[in-house]
Amino acid sequence: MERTYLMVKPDGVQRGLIGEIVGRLERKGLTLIGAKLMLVTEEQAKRHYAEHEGKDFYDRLMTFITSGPVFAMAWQGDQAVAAARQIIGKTNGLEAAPGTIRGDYALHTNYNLIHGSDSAESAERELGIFFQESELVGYDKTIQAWI
Ligand code: RTP
Ligand code: MG
Repeated sequence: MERTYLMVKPDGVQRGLIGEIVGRLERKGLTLIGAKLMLVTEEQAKRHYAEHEGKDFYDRLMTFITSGPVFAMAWQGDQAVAAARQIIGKTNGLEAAPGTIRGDYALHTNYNLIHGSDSAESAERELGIFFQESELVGYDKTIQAWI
């Protein structure tokens, strides 16, 4: 069982897409084990996007991610990282396939609605930035046997 950190970005919250996004992930068979609406602090943003420091889009990204509430989520499931990335789609909304979240709802790379961890290691690091372990609720779904 793998965990991943997903976050509806400020554009997704403002556009009223939290429910749509959560529904897609639930229907895929992933299990929500933690969630909260929150403001990302500058310190959290810096830690979360450390790999992008120095890139030309870094300042814009930092301003955007701290500009309004995000919906932070922890999800669990078999190969949860890859499964979520597939549902999310490519970074650029124009290149993301229809049927993916970004392919269906995002036009731009800058405003692409949702973040998804890119590896199991990143996921654990990112979950640690946004959640206390006590906020996560691991459980088995009886329906899991059919997924
Ligand atoms: P994310 O981390 O948000 O799930 O997105 P990702 O893995 O698909 O893309 P990544 O390369 O990690 O980039 C993180 C976020 O930075 C913004 N970005 N802008 N060339 C650009 O202007 C550019 N490249 C990346 C996007 O918001 C991207 O999601
Ligand atoms: Mg990334």
